[in-house]
Formats: sequence, structure tokens, C-alpha cells
Amino acid sequence: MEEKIRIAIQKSGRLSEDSLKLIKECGIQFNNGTGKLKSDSDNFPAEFLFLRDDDIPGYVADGVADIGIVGENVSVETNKPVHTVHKLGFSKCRLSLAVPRTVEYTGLQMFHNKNIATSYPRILSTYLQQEGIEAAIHEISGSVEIAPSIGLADAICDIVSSGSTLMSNGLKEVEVIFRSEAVLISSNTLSAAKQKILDQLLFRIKAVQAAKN
Ligand code: PRT
Ligand code: ZN
Repeated sequence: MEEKIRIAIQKSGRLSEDSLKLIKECGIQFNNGTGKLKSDSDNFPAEFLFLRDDDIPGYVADGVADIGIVGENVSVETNKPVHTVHKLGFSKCRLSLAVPRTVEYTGLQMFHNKNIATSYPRILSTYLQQEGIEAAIHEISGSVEIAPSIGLADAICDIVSSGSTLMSNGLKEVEVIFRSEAVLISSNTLSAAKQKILDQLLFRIKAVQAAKN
């Protein structure tokens, strides 16, 4: 049987449209019937899996998929054995520290001994360690921006794009700790045959990116 590479793509969300667009620009045809979990390609040795973005590093690490497209925030935060192969340039955002608007921000040392709510405890703790700040990190999986107003935390560390979510929750962005964009991730154990297909795909992706610059 001909070897195929399995590519995990976000089913629906901020990465989906541009991920599919990139695949198409690479000249890879596939039928993405709505609601489908899987799709084949007629002209490239690939199979597509449509998944929740949070599940993609795990599926790639387990070998259910070989490669995937996720936000760098997700690929850096995960403790799964996957690595970033290539930056894709879309779904750009930043991971930032934010405090209530009424707080006068005087610098990072303000976070000493404070409670910070986030869905990104690993990236945040690495950052705080580098900066020599000791703070308590409260991991929560969603609606991080309401944590200060309900008394759960003094500050938050969350994904920001336009900043309007922070603003409507009475918060202000005070430090950018990480800049993110969509990335292609791979398992650390690809077969030689799959690595060859990945190399072909990367060649096409780089050509698409070069044509845009
Ligand atoms: O359902 P599934 O689990 O697959 O999707 P999801 O809801 O977990 O993820 P999704 O689709 O929201 O985001 C996927 C990826 O897009 C993230 O991992 C980031 O890499 C990237 N991205 C880019 C963003 C944003 N921009 C963004 N604005 N992810 C989240 N947001 C959130 C932000 O946290 C805020 O709450 O969107 C809200 C609006 O942002 P503002 O600043 O524009 O108001
Ligand atoms: Zn998600």
C-alpha cells in the first residue's frame, strides 16, 4: 500500500479556514464535506483529520496523526512529544498579562506573590522564572478574563488579538509574554517514507509563502 501522511487540522475555529486555504494553495485537492472527521486527497499522499485544536498535539504524539496545524501557543504549552516544523504566518496573536484597568501598572515586579489565572501555566511559569518573579499560577481552561472580577485572581495571562475582550472585561494588557502564529507540528518519530512526504509538503508550503512575500 502507498504510504500516506496524516494531517490533523482544526475542525472549526480560528485556524480552520487559513489551514484549508494553505492546503489548497499547495495544490492539494480534497473533499472536505461538512461534519466529516476524515478526508482523502486524490493528488497527494495525504489524509486529513478534522479535530479540536487542543487534541491535535496528543493525536500527533500518539501517532494517530503524523503532523498537524496548531497555534504556537498550543504547541509550546503542550508537554506532548511533538515539535514545531515550520511557522505558517497566520492566526497571529499574543499571550499577555493583563490587570484590572483601575490598577496602576508599575512593572513586572508587581506580580510578586500575586495570583494569576491562565490556560497557559507552562509558558507563564517559564516566563516568570526567567524574569525572577514568584507568583501563584491558577490554571483554568476557559473564560480566564472573568477571573479578576469574581475575585479568583489578581491578574490574567491570556491570548489577545484585538484587545476588545480584555477591554470589555475591565482589564488592560500590560506585558506581552509570547507571540504566536499557526505552526506545523510533527511527531518526533516519523518513518522515512512519511518524512519524505512531509519534505514535499514543506517544499510546497515554502513556495506558497515565498510567492506572497
Ligand atoms: O474548538 P476548538 O477547541 O478547536 O477551538 P478553540 O476555541 O480552542 O480555539 P480558537 O479557534 O479560538 O483558536 C485557535 C487558535 O487561534 C489559538 O490557539 C491561537 O493560536 C489563535 N488565535 C488567534 C486566537 C485568537 N487569535 C484570539 N483572539 N485564539 C483565541 N483568541 C481569543 C482571545 O483569547 C479572546 O478571548 O479570542 C478572544 C477575542 O480576542 P480579542 O483580543 O480580539 O478580543
Ligand atoms: Zn481549543
